[in-house]
Amino acid sequence: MAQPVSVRIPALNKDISLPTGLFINNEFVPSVDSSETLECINPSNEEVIARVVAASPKDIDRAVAAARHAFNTTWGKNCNGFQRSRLMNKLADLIERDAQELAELETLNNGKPVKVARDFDIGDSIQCIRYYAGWADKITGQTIEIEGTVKTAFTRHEPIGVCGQIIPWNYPINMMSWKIAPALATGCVIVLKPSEITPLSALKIAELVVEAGFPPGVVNIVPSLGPVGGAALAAHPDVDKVAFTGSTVTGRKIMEAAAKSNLKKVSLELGGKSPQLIFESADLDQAANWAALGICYNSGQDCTAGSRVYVQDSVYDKFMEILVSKVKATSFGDGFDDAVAGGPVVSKTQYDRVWSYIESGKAEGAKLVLGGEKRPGKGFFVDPTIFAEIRPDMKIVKEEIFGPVLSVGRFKTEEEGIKIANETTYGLGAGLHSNDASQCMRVSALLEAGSVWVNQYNLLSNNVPFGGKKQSGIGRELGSYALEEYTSVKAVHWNIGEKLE
Ligand code: TXE
Repeated sequence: MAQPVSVRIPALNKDISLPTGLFINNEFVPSVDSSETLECINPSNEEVIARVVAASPKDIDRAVAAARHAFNTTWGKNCNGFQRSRLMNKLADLIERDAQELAELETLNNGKPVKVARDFDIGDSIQCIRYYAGWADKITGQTIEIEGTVKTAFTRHEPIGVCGQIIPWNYPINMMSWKIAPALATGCVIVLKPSEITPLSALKIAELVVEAGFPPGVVNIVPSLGPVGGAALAAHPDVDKVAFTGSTVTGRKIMEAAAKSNLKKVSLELGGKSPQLIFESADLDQAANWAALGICYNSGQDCTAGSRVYVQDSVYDKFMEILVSKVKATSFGDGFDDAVAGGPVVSKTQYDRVWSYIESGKAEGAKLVLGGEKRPGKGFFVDPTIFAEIRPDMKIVKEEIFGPVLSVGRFKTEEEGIKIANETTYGLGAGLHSNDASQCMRVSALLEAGSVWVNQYNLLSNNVPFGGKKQSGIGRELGSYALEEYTSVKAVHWNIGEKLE
């Protein structure tokens, strides 16, 4: 089975043809040895949208071989940065042309509102690809003086080769762009495994890869179950690098597979339990806006979700009143309804997982301030939920929930605030709200996180690096830093005038 299927795109009111095969060598193909398919569900109504081919380990071999061939022939050192840049810009233009259609497909498969998918996820993805297209002809090394006119050395920043990229379901198009753009810019080739839950938009973008004119094998897309295709990619002896975004548990497995196979380079963007500190000098109304956004954006399915908020004692009551009213006003519903700010969580598994955390919060004695009630009817909806009077040993305080569930605590002094903010095994994001500039500088230096937001939260920019400390990951995405993840530095030592006697 690899025939396209017809999918109804509701707002545009048309049917589109959706490829269902594995995208290898610029073609949609069936599996070589398996009849497994992945069922893609609309989380707003629990209906099946489409079934797509699931790659087996043998299919992963085939995709890796296609990528290697492209690396050695049409891409890698055989395609200059100007050519790569032109193709990448073309791809960005095509995604922009089809933004509405892609956004609706993303909404069908992921649940997020169409306007969010179009204006944020896809808008940002287009900019990301263009940003890295700008880098493609600017990859340079250094010339290093050694001994005057006798010897010199220089470095080449060479593409690392075949990259396995494993992405999650919370930002399917966005995560794809973050992964493929720096890889393409540096001359790498790609075997990308989308999440088994949300593979549809990646397959649709594969059609645009062909239309843009990329040579066969440069980008390959292989939907598969994680422990099947993902594990095969991480352990593959001919994959030079694996880039992963997902849970810390799976990140460990990927690192282990890389170590046990060919010691491929690894970059990991993992979970978080990100804190926000609200100091007494903060503009409380603004701080509450950012705190609400921090937990409600993408229905809490965000690796930097601000899931722990700590408020200075003197302003606690006032802040809570504002925060609860703002979170209460955030409505989640069908992503095709323009009035909603968020959609359902992505799957039944996530729904059950988030509810088990809400139940544990209640059982462990946290005070339920908002939400915590199931909705009747279809769809994996979880309304925003706030717990107060928390303790550091509670599951809801320690573990990533990945849903719209906020824990709020309090602190007395700046020192205590920093201490509880850092009391976590994660280190992805952190926020602080204060009108005291010295305090902002001090606290941002002491928060243990890869990104710290001051008087705002969760905003990213394609030219600023992103990644985690502690168990939130290894390596950086975005900005010029991501280029290092996809290049290998070669030192060339050149003897100009020394003679060996
Ligand atoms: O994640 P997984 P799941 C967190 C979040 C969520 C939890 C579970 O807390 O509740 O993880 O979600 C692939 N070898 N995040 O189970 O398993 C899988 O197919 C190789 C945070 O969906 O990490 C998918 O493509 N790959 C996060 C990807 O890994 C494997 C985003 C992510 O799935 C694999 C998502 C294996 N053995 C979840 N097993 C973030 N940081 O943004 C699975 N995969």
